[in-house]
This record gives sequence, C-alpha cells and structure tokens, in this order.
Amino acid sequence: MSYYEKYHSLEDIYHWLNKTAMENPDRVKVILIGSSFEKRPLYVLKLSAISTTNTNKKAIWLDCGIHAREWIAPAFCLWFVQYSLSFYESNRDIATILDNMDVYVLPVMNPDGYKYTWTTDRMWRKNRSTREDSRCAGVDLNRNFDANWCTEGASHHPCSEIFCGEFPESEPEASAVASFLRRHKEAVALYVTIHSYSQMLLFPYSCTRDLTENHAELLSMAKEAAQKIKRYYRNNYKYGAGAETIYLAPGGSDDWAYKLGIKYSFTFELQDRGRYGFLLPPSEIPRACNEALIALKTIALRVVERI
Ligand code: 0X9
Ligand code: ZN
Repeated sequence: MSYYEKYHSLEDIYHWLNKTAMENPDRVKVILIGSSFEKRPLYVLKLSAISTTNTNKKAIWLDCGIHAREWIAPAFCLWFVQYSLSFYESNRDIATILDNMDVYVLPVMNPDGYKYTWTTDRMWRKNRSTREDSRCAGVDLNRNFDANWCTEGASHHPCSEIFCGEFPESEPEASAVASFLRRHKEAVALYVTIHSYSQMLLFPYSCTRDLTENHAELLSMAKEAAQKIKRYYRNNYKYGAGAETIYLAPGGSDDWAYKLGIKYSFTFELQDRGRYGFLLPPSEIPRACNEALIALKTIALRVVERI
C-alpha cells in the first residue's frame, strides 16, 4: 500500500511537504503564509511546470482540511501533488493545466484542529482558538470569512459547531489564506476547497440564495465534472449553488474568494454519503481521491480555455 493510500499525522505531513520540495527543486516551492492559533506553520506548496517563460501566469488555489475531522481532504491534497508531479510527462490534461497555470496547494489549513483529531477528539471540526469569555474552544473557519458574515447559517455562540468568531478573519488561519489570496488575486483564476462528506460539487453562493452573475457557467462546469465522475467511477455527485444544494451558510471561503473576484470558485464535498461519514476507511482513499481529481481536472481545463 502506498503512502497516499493512508491517512497521515500532522508531523508526517510536514515531513512529506519538505521531502517533496527537496526532491523536486525545479517544480515545487514551499511558501509560509502564516501560522495557526497554536503557532503551527501554514505551508503552501507552489507547483509549476519546469520551463516557464511566461511571467504573468495564472494560478489555481487548492486548500484542504479547513474542517479538522474531514481527513480525506488533506489526503486529497497530497494525492493531487503526487499525481501532478508523477504524471506531468505522461498525462495530457495535467500537462495542459500546469503549462498554463501554477497551483498553490495548502494541504492542511487547520493544523491545530487536525492534530486534535489525532490526539483527543476524532470528531473535532473547528480550529482550536480560545477566548476569555467562554470555556468552549474553536471557531468554524468556514464561517469566519467576510461573506455575509454570521448571518443565517452561522452562530455567535462559542460552543456552537458553526461559531463564526469575533469578527471576519478573526482567526489566524482564515486571515492567512485571505491575505495570501488578496495579494495574488490577479493571478488566481480558480479557487477550490476540499471538504467531506456528502458527494457534492458546490459553487457560490452559499451565503445568500441569490445566484451569481456567472451561475450558468459554474453550473455547466460542475455538471460536466459530475458526469465524468459518474462515467469513470459510477458514483453520483450532486452539484449546484451551495445555498440551494446543501444549505445556507455564510462566511465560507468559496463565497469570499468569489466576491474577491475569483469567478471560478468551488467547494468539493468528497465521499461518502454517510455510511462511514468522516470516518472514511483508508481503503476508500484511492477512489475518493480519483473522483475529486477527475472533477478538478475537468474544471481546471475549462478555466484554462477561458484565461
Ligand atoms: O458547512 C460547510 O462549511 C460545508 N459542509 S461541511 O459538511 N464540510 O462542513 C459546506 C460549505 C459550502 N460553502 C459555504 N458554506 N460557503
Ligand atoms: Zn467541511
């Protein structure tokens, strides 16, 4: 069984990150974008094609593990990096994507929460920030972004699983990602964030029932991706705007990225549909990741045609 068919501790993932960068010096760069509440580093891997003469290249942003217990998400980020590095020479889709776009990958956006799910509480969702006025720890990082922040679908109560925090970007993890994307917003053409579970390909908005200006385009991209998953892996993924497909939930990173100007913005909810839920067995990692990979490739190729 390969490294990528297992779940890994945070320490393992940090080690993998450094090793991957060291072994691929001409294609992978490590960027420190900030640190977590408990002062763990937030590392992004920048993947690029070896020979890049193009100086104002566009980019894809991919983050995994906003929610601590969704272990398949970091597993997918690792899977994606490995696949991109291994198949650049032999897979035309990956070559087309990397020849036209760099990819920024944040494998674990919520390292404190992820660590906590390995040591203390497997079902932890939020980060691990504390505040003086409550005994409950943690903010839901996917309610902490500045997109109709803390309206219906989020909570002001620190003990809630969907606590939105004191103010938008109050959390260092959300603030680090938002600052990086603000600095790179001209380049980033596609934003993708990986969650589980429920098998859905979602796009903005989730923070309002309004439709985006390019709703039809996002819908057709998500539909094509879902059809590919169905054709290759015989699995059903729902797709649509978040508010109507899953639920109204403000303060999410996808809506915020969209409002920043990244017009192609998606949340993928990976396997399964509830049999194992967040406890997806390692034996299911390859299929779950291959489904997400084909969806990501399909959407990225459509974005390449438009940039
Ligand atoms: O509620 C969420 O944050 C996501 N579902 S999960 O079960 N992984 O927690 C859905 C996020 C959809 N996008 C936004 N709400 N912006
Ligand atoms: Zn999630």
